[in-house]
Amino acid sequence: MYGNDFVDPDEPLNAAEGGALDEVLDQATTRGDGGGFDELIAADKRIEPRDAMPDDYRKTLIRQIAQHAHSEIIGMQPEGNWITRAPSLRRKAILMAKVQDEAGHGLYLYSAAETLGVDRAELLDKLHSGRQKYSSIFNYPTLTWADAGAIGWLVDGAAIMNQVPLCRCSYGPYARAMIRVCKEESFHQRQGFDILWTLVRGTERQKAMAQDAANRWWWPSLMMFGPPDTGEAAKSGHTEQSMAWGIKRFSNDDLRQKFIDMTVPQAQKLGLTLPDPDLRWNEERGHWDFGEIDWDEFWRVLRGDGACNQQRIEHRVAAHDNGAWVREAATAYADKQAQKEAVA
Ligand code: FAQ
Repeated sequence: MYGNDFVDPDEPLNAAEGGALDEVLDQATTRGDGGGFDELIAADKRIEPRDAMPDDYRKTLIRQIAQHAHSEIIGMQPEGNWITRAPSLRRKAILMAKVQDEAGHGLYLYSAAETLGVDRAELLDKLHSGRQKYSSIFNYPTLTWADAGAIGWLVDGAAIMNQVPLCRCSYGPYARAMIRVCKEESFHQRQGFDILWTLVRGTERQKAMAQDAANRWWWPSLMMFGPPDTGEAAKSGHTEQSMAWGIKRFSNDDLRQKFIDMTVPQAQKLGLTLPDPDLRWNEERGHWDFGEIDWDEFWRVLRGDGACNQQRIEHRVAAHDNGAWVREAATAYADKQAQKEAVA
């Protein structure tokens, strides 16, 4: 695979590599053999769209899948900002393909949400009017080319860590969408690492640019996993119920720790310093200890007060309005085809 010039090709760089996805393939595609919702969940079988399910389960899935889909399409903007300024034709082609992949992920996810009885137009309307969220991470600006590298390495890396367990989610259409998404995100992470690997071996200014990007993206990447949900925070938020339903398989805190444990050695390989003076290996825990996350910043960004919230939504709404004629033409064409088929 492209990018294997800097690491052993057999050495997994992220949670999607090393066979984890193949292990869940069977599980995600085999249907439960009858029983009601509770039996299927207890037996760790998949719930399919035709199955009866509690209203709150359906609502939780719609909330999470919609937020996830919105994140994918809003997430096209920070890197899209660098397509015209990518430093070579090769980098431009790769970045264009990556940004298009994110649109594809949005498509799979909106389709998965539609199997729960909601309409994509309704979900987009909720995004545009601020009634549904998207990931906090996409409200930060991409100031230099190194940010394209940091997004691939850290943001896609965090996304994969969160999404590989979702391949075992109890809702079949979401689980199956996640398998393909994770395979693609895995390539995205390698390309981000490769951008930074090139920069850190370049001039002093290029290395400084890579370090500055790591400084700015590290903490927001840790926030992507969501607020604390273990210890005293175990009863807050949605984690407890979502884990009981087999939607979430790990707590936000556990996934954050796994991500840190995976990423610190990669930063060392890159020769970059992560901006946390409290980061140190804890022999007893077998994990990296890390410093306090600024949760005030996280909630501020969620309330709409991040550097780019307004810009992201305005751009999204403008793109949606400008694309109205495409949707109308596609609908007219589909109607015509349906009429032809009805006559034949
Ligand atoms: N940003 O109780 P929890 C990507 C909200 S895709 C904004 O922990 P939950 C690909 C949460 O909604 C990145 N809001 O909630 C890519 C809830 O609010 P609500 C997106 C957040 O749902 C890469 C409240 O806080 N990935 O990056 C965030 O059980 C590069 C309490 O939180 C997914 O969406 C946040 N970071 O767990 C694209 C994965 N965290 O709804 C382009 C699927 C929490 O009550 C370029 N989603 N909140 O008003 C999930 O796994 C979960 O929904 C969590 C949150 C883990 C995000």
